[in-house]
Amino acid sequence: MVPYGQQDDQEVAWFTGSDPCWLPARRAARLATARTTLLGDDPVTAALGEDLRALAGPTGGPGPAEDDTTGRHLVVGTLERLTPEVLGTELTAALGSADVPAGEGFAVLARGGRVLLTAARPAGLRHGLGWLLRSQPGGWPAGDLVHVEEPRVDLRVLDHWDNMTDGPMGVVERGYAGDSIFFADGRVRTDAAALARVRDYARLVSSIGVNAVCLNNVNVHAAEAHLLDEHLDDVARVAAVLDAHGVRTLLSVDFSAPISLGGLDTADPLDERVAAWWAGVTKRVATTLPGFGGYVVKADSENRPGPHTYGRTHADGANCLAAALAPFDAVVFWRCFVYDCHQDWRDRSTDRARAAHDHFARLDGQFAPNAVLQVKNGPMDFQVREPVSPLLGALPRTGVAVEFQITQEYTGQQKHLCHLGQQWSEVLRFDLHAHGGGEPLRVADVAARSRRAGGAPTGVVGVANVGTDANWTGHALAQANLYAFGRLAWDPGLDPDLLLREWVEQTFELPADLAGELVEVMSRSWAVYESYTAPLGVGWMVRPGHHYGPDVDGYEYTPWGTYHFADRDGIGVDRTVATGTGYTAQYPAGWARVYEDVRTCPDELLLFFHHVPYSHVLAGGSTVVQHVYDTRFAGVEAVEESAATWERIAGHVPAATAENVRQRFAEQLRSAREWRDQVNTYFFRKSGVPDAAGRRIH
Ligand code: GCW
Repeated sequence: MVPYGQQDDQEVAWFTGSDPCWLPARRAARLATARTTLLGDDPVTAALGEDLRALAGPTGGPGPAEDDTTGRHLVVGTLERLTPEVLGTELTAALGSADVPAGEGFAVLARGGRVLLTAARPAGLRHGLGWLLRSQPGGWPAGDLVHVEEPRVDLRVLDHWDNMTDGPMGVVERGYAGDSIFFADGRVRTDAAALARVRDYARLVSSIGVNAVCLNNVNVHAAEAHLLDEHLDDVARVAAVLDAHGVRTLLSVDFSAPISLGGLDTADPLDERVAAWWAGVTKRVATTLPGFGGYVVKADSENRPGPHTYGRTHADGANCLAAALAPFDAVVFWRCFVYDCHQDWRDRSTDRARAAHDHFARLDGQFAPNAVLQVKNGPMDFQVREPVSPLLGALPRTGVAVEFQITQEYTGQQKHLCHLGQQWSEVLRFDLHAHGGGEPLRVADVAARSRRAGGAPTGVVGVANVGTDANWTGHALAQANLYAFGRLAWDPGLDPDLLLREWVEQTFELPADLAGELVEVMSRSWAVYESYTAPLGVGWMVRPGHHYGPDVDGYEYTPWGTYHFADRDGIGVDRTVATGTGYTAQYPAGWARVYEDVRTCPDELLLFFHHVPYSHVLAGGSTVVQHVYDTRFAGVEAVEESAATWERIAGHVPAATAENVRQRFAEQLRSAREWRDQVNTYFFRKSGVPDAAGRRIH
């Protein structure tokens, strides 16, 4: 037991040099002044104590010296550490009737000024602290309470696409918030400032329930391959910080590492020497990294090597790594983003959308129990609007994780406000069996199908949106995407508007009416972004390579399989069974019928599934081409309104945030006008149909 008040008064800063996002010290004003008893000397409890000390420090509040006057006493410890002597009679009695969850959940009990934060596992304490700060004024229960909570999803993961060196894709591939917080100049960053930053990050993400972080890009280059050997001790220093916050460390690995690192002449997953090499390396990694959680693999995808090179299946590949990881309670996340990126645009029969299901559905049941298939939320690639990937419903006997993109590659690159909680929630609530009879099977149910129910592990993964920018996310309001991701991964049923309210309230101190306006602006921002970019689910229309800004035909004659097929009469991709690529048949019967028929296909996905004339009348009443014009004009107006709302809010937030968001809105407005004009002009020139409202089209 470490009596809190007796610790050395060493100075620990609360968020040095970085924005505390939703964890400003003021949230803990009351918690920080309580007398605290920390039970246990595990790293998580110790780090938690450090946090409380930091909160009570120079800027956090009066500090522990005041404890006697507050009468508040906080007891923190895992279940096995609790004794009646420490708890006192009332808390002991309350604990007796509380059902503390076995896994990473937690319990908070308050009785007469004493609060107990407990959990079966240290990580639960971290999540419990997050709950206290989020839901209790000043971080302290106002009266007696018993609150018990546990995550609905086992694996709640942030994937960083961070590289060790700067390259054509930047230090962080698809990163819009500065450089990597983990790597610089070909090395793992282990200086004090960098590790403090990792600590701040770990606090942030564990407070919302994230329990694993993959440090490096799924595209593993020569430098990052050596994270497994020459940089391993440095990785261990980062992993220790994450581990102390209940966050496990994952590494992306290169499938051909047995050749490049191991000196073998093959990476064939069925070759014994390859299996032995992975087993040996993995043992070293797992015993060196505190809280090692496993590997992430992008194989046979976008020119990465994989099992197909050796005539083996993805199951063979994944199982080889899974076997090496199994002794360490670690998993392999095997990505299903596998498609032909050398397609001939003249070939109308190949459909990229089909690829993941075609490759993986037939392998269901062949994967090891600690292999998790990581499936992007849609069949293409994180577009502003896509249908839900049918593969998510086609793997009942395999571990599955749904992958979202928090970093805004196709959704405005953190220059545009595009809050994605609404999109992810829509995916998570999507019933894969809808209209087909039988029990509903929501994506959330797939992600929450738990190990405890005897199945393989399942999860929710997000491609991280943070970097070295002081505000973490480039656009200060994009912090809310990270927040929403973590909270939805913990409980996929949460209402995204409610999460926005939580985020706004925790992050800023706004008058109620302005807080409400900000929530509204953010809540509709995904729809607004959609309304001036690629219409009706057709996707893309972005500038090739960097993917920012409009270029309607930018991808039309490329090998990437991302076409809209506009001609003088119409636009869209025919993915029907009747006359198209047959993609609709990958859905269970209910959805297959809905999508197959142009009359029942939802408007927002019409051009994803059907090639229709510009004169086609939508369920919403207007023609396709008129809808394009109307929504592009409305989209720009909505951005103007959002920017104006921000001007009312700006005076109530820190000056740096006010200015950051102001500048981002200015760029968003410029870019949205460009989108509007290029898309409208394109449709007008192709179709020759004038705008019914006579607005200016160029
Ligand atoms: O969205 C695309 C990106 C690539 C990325 C790839 C993937 C990391 O444009 O930058 O590579 O997806 O998910 O593997």
